[in-house]
Amino acid sequence: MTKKTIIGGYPFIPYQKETYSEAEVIKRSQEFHSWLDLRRSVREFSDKPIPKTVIENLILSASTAPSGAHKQPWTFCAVSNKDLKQQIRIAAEKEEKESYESRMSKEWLNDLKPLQTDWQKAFLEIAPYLIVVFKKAFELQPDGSKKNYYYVNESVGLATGLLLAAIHNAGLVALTHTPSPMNFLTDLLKRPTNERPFLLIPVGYPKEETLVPDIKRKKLEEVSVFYE
Ligand code: IYR
Repeated sequence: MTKKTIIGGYPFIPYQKETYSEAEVIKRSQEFHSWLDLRRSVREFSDKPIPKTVIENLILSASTAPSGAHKQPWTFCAVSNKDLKQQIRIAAEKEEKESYESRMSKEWLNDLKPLQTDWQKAFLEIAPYLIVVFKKAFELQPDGSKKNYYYVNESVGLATGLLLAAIHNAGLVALTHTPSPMNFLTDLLKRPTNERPFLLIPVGYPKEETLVPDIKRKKLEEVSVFYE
């Protein structure tokens, strides 16, 4: 039985720490980076199905993220229904066509050239699952009243980052897709009024011989400053 200690009236339990030697800590940090560096956004999916239990585990991993006041202000909607995926594709492509043809600036379109994206989003129907991440702007009580959530964007961003790492760990691929605007997801998935769409993430196996853009990550010196 876990020993509970009461602090300020609330239960605390011992932190279950993992103990490694310094050499192991160095090795683990290097190996984790090498492995995570292999993760790529993929836009071409195989239609090979994924067992539901895998998606459940991915969502459980994402949901271990820290969140403001531990409110866990997220909902992960997992869509495998073919009709619904088709409706999502149609609605997303409608917005995306409009964006690419008139809403996005010249500079923006130019910045996207190395990725060779366009308004067509066939992957929304081909990928076996779409995970639609919703953020909860506030808590809806059963009586209809509202309660605050805190640092919602930070919390849901962290959970989504863990989701991407879990997907990579499982040997699957994903895309953080951002059709804009995304309100059609609220309607199609019949989400309650306190939820806002955050990201649309197709998940699956990559299509055979998929190509990804030959882009480089910034060097350590470009993304960090050490104060010693
Ligand atoms: N939402 C569009 C455009 C797009 C925007 C950015 I910033 C990207 O990094 C990639 C795409 C789309 O998904 O095609």
